[in-house]
Amino acid sequence: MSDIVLRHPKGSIVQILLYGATIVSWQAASQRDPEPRERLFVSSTAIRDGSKPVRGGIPVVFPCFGPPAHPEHSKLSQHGFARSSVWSWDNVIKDQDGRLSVTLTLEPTPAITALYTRPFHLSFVVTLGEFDLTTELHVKNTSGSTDYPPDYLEFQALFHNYILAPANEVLITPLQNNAYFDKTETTEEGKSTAKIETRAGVDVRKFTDSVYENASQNYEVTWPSGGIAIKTDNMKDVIVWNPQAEVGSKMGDMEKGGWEKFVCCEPGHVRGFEKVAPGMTWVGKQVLSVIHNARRHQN
Ligand code: TA6
Repeated sequence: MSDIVLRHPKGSIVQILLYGATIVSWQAASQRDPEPRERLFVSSTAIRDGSKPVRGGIPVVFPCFGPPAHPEHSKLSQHGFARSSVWSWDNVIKDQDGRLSVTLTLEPTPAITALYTRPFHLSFVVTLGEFDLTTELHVKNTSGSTDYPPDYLEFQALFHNYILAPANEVLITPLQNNAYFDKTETTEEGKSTAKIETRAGVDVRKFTDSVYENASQNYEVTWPSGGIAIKTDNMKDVIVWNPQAEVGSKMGDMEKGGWEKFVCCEPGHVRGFEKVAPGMTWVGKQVLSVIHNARRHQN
């Protein structure tokens, strides 16, 4: 599959597929171990022929998270079309301290328009630093309508990060006292159970699929030998997911035992819909950075 590889002068590397604009590798050193190493999980049995989204890395979720719930999204598959469309790209920009940036773009194709008729323009900007990786999703409503009320573009968006980590030793902070919806427990009406997080550090030792609403937007995913910090902007919600063997063993593109090697910590706007007026642009951003020292606390 066509890809873009950015190589930072200090050794970090990011690989982005044009298919889905999916980041499938981010290698970075830390101040403790100077050798760049892989920071993302991609299943060794991921489908790489463009027939389905890649299982791992950082899939881009747009215009819907999960099964579609908006009338305009009714023909779309789970998590929308962005992660299974072929994006374009124009050039790579290198700034004065060696940071490298590339912009990928997606506009309505006949395949998309057959399922989704709203006008839009997406830009996905990836920036590679020595110890950090930034992704930004720019969503522009390209409608020329001057109607009132405005012809809003309504969508959800998320970065579906598969962080490479020993899943059964990971803690995610700070989520304590945050409201969340537990998708592993449903009510009689089939809705996720509403809860309040009581744990100082959230673990994924059991099958976990939790949607935290209006969270801190700054997270630490840590384990005894390291961690990744995630700072976000305009991404009010965050999902914590690990299928464990209970669900992972039934996923055709999840390698055996793969669920022990990652935690998904996914910032996004997934509860309710963002609304962008004609001609306006919404930007959601995350900065992933290597945590240089081991965990400061145990659960
Ligand atoms: O982000 C968590 C989640 O919504 C889970 O419910 C699970 O479905 C996961 O995404 C993977 O979804 P996918 O469509 O990639 O198999």
